[in-house]
Amino acid sequence: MSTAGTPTTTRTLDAAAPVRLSSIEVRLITLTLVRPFETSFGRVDARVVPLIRMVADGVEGWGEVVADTQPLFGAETITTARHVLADCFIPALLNRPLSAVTDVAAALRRFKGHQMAKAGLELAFMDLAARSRGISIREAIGGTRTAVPVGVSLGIEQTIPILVDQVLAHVAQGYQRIKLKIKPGWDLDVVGAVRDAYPKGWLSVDANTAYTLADTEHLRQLDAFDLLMIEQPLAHDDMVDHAALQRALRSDICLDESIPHARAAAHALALGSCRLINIKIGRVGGYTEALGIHDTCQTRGVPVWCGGMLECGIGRAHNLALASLPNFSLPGDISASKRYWHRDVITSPFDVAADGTVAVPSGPGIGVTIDHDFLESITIDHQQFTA
Ligand code: OSB
Ligand code: MG
Repeated sequence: MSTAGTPTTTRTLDAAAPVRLSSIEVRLITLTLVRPFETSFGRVDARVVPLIRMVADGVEGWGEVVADTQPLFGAETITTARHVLADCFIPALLNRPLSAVTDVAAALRRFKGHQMAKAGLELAFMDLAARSRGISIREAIGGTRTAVPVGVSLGIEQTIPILVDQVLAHVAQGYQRIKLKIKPGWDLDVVGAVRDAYPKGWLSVDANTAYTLADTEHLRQLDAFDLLMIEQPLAHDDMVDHAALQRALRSDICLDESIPHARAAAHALALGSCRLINIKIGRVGGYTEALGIHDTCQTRGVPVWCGGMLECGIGRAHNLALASLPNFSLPGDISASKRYWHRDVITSPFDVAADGTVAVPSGPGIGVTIDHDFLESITIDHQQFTA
């Protein structure tokens, strides 16, 4: 018999029949952000996005790799991803039958690290597998929500009044939670000013590793603002100092960079390094680990939410499918396409409803239609690997 908090959903992670991939493509596209996005680790104006397309028996599947050009969020880059995809991972997937997305994970398990590159392949396979059955990924993974609550992540701005305007504009669009990027020198005054303008709503901050344990007394002052969470204050590879900081804070710590897979999530919860976890399917190697983190947290009564990496419509569609799972009970960083791009790569861009939710696509696979002409026009490189 199941107990409260124990995952009970049934999942269909396999394709209709064992898959033999005939080709895997790696395509690089470029997209310019509507507004530059600045975090504690740097400022981004435009993105290069590696996309993965798999084909088997006339069915295709699409995935996205969330690596950036520089190793600032994590150690991977677009160049390292292209290398391990071409030289290690894709050869390990071609010319062998793959029944389920877990077989993709198993085939890549002996290769250490490179979760972002692995995720691109798992995402494409999951799309293909669900399409082969004519079901959505939401149905395949046992997602229960048809629309998911969303928030917006707002970058560091030139001045506090500019940021406050951004906050109020996004609250007016329905976003259920505002997340502010912070760093030393852009924290207490900024959060205080936003709290004054937005006194009641869900507010969180994300430091992207910008502090150390020596900043404990400084960070304790954030407790005054009744924050929903403080995301990744300390180093990306730290669990022990985060546990010490969490003991010193009233606010909940949420880990992002520090959770590359399900085992790390279990360790963080066992150590008390955080009270919340943000799952980014692209950071953790894809569906296999993302589902594992979801279930690990659900079993322990720990809520999760879906993070973002400024994805285009393909990665965003995967994020929405994932966020349909029952334990995604806090708003995700899954904002409208127009918050990022003048034109998205899908024919029906994502939008936020007045109630602060985004609908989960119901069509087969990721449930979106690629705008092929636009995709072709922004493609800067294309590699194809065949069986
Ligand atoms: O730390 O959550 C983060 C964007 C790029 C890299 C890291 C992060 C972010 C965001 C934006 O916060 C999330 C999004 O809207 O996609
Ligand atoms: Mg983060």
